Parts: sequence; structure tokens; C-alpha cells
Amino acid sequence: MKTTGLITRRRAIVAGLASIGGLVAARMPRDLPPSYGNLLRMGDTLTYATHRALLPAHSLVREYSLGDLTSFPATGTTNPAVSVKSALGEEYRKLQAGAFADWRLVVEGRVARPRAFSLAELKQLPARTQITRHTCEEGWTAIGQWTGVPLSHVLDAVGILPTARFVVLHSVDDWVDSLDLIDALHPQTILAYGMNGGDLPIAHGAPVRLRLERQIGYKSMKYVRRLVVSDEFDDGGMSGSIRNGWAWYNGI
Ligand SMILES: Nc1nc2c(c(=O)[nH]1)N[C@H]1C(S)=C(S)[C@@H](COP(=O)(O)O)O[C@H]1N2
Ligand SMILES: [Mo]
Repeated sequence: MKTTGLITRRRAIVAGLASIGGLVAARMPRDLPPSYGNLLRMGDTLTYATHRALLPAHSLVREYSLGDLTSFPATGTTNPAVSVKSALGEEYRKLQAGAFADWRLVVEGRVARPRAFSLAELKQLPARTQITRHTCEEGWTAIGQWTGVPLSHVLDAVGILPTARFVVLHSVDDWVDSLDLIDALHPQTILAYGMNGGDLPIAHGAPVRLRLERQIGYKSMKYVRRLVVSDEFDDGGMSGSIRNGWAWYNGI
């Protein structure tokens, strides 16, 4: 009978879903980030848990070739020297005037050797160049080439302590955001100082921005100035992505 076929198919689908659910539940990270008790973030939790359960931790996103480069709009903050009306904006204006020679990236928190890296010091660490597709939450995508130091090398240099679980990032335009260590140590997660073969332009986050290829565009923080390694989940509260109604985890 026709209905039997339908029911069987339906049963198969339900069984399939149940087994995917079982797989996710079995491999669910033992402790989810604590803000995940929030009802509004339940979708986040599911995406986070599903990605972490189903994807190999360090599977790579697709990389393209030079012929695939597209035009790349700059969005959000495009020059903190103009738009940031605080001491940070003024400091950025001076750093920019000095071609970022006095710029430093502070790396501290749960690390053995806290340190402030100059741009030259970051450039001495092993570099990675990757051509990837950026996806903005507003609906556009663009392909760009990025050169920088894998965040893992920077974290190696400061020696993260064994209890460390997250890296909190701070920018000149006062964004705060964080990554878990799976994303932080991913080989394509880089602190980029170059774009399309040149220095990273001001509009795209100079002197250094994050490229976090396995998440949506807003997770790739521009104008990074400080990294804090933390044992605990910290999404930046109202300075974090939640102020825009954005998920902390937005894997793609
Ligand atoms: N510090 C900072 N980082 C940021 C933003 C920003 O406004 N400030 N915008 C985000 C968003 S929404 C996107 S899509 C990308 C845009 O990067 P682009 O300007 O290089 O295109 O940067 C992200 N990182
Ligand atoms: Mo975006």
C-alpha cells in the first residue's frame, strides 16, 4: 500500500534524525559555555554542539586561488581614528601616523609569559597565506587573500596554561569577543597583517585583524589590540556580540 511506503520512509527519517541526535548527544562537549543557559541562545548551543560533535576539530575551510579574488567591501568600523571618540581612537590616530611602528599587541591572562608583540615581532613568527570566502551576516560574501601569523604560534610563544579554555579579544573600537581553543588553535585562524599581497588596509582592520574562517564575518575582529587567555567563558557581556543580537558561536 502507498501509505505503508510513506510510513516506512517517515520512520526511516525519524530513525535517522534520532541517530544524529544520539551522535550529537554522545559527543556533546562536556561543559558548554555557561551563558548558554539563556533561552535566547538555545539555537547557538545546538549549532555549537552539532559542529563540535560532527566536524573534525581542525577540518579546513575551502581555499581558493588568486583568480577567484573578488572586490571586498569594508564594513562596520572603517577607521577608528575618525569614528572612535575615546582615548583609544586618539591613540590609534597616533599609531597610524607612525605607520604602526609603536603599535603593540598585548597577550596576557592565563599564560606563562605575558608579552606585548610589535608588528615586526609578529612578522618574524611563521606566516600563513590563505585565500578564503568571507560571509557577512548581512548576506554578502567576498573572497580575499590574507597573510598573517597563526594564532596558535602566538599562543605557543606566551605559553597558555593547562587550564586555559578561551581567548578573549579586544579591539580599538572596543569590541570584545571570544573563541574557544578549538577555533583559536585551528590552522586557518590567523592574526592577519596582509591582504591581497599588500599591508592590511586601515578599512579592513590595520595593523592586525583576526581571520576566523570557520565562523561568520563578525567573528573576524578588526583592529585587534589585546588578547586575554581565560579559564572561563567570557562573551564580553554588553560589549560583546550579544549587543547586536548576534550569536557568540556562528559556525559556517
Ligand atoms: N573591530 C571590528 N571588527 C569587525 C567589525 C567592526 O565593525 N569592528 N565588523 C565585522 C563585520 S560585521 C564584518 S562582515 C567584517 C568586515 O570586514 P571588512 O571590513 O574587512 O569587510 O569585520 C568584522 N569585524
Ligand atoms: Mo558582517
